[in-house]
Amino acid sequence: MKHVDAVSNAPYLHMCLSPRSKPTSDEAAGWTVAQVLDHAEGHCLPEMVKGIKAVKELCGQHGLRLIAYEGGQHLVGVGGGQDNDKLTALFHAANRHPRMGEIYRKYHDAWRDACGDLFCTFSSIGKYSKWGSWGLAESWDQTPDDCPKLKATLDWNRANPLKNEPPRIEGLADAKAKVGEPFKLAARITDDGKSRMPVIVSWSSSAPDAVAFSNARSPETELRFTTGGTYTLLLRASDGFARSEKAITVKVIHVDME
Ligand SMILES: [Ca+2]
Repeated sequence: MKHVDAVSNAPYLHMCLSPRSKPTSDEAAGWTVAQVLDHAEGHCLPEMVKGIKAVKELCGQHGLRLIAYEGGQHLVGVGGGQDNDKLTALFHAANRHPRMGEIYRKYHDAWRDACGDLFCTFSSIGKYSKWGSWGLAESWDQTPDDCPKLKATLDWNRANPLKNEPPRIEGLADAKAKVGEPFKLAARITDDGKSRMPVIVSWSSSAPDAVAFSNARSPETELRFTTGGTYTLLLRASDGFARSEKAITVKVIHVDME
């Protein structure tokens, strides 16, 4: 029995500074924005890559996926460091600096190259405080041009599409059925697996009261029609990101009308 499908980590660009860290929060409070960004790019980024590679290797040994449940920059005072107002202002300025966008591009590239699986950015929109500068944007009325981190992330996504195709539905055609008699439908569904999600299917009918499905969540189902008529049956298939659908017409007649 398989108990684990994936390992999830939080590969942040860690810069948690306290009065006891190296450098200390007081030392770093005297830095320029450029020095903070140099440290993020020159020290935190390679450290993050080292960490991902180690976990990825371990996951590979056990046939497990590695996914990031959250990540992003992590410039924040901790253990008392959050009360150094100069440090907080410096971290906020670094987060708003155009170079932070460049670091985000390199950061997303690094995750792609070292792992390449799902990565959840924390967070979309959030106000900066002494507890961190988490939002890609700081408020809802900002545009990507106002926010280097947001612009870099959106641009990166566009430049690195998932290339996921929706599931393919085959083997279905218009048909005839008889009232009260079981009628089988069996679709063939294939998917490229790029979304890494199981394909979910569902049947629906233009006249829900006139038809009963033995399993409306399976590509193969038995149906029973209670009244005659012409009905549209729809099969939907979703891989979690992309969806496809196929409609067929079923003409249902009473047995004594043959
Ligand atoms: Ca797919």
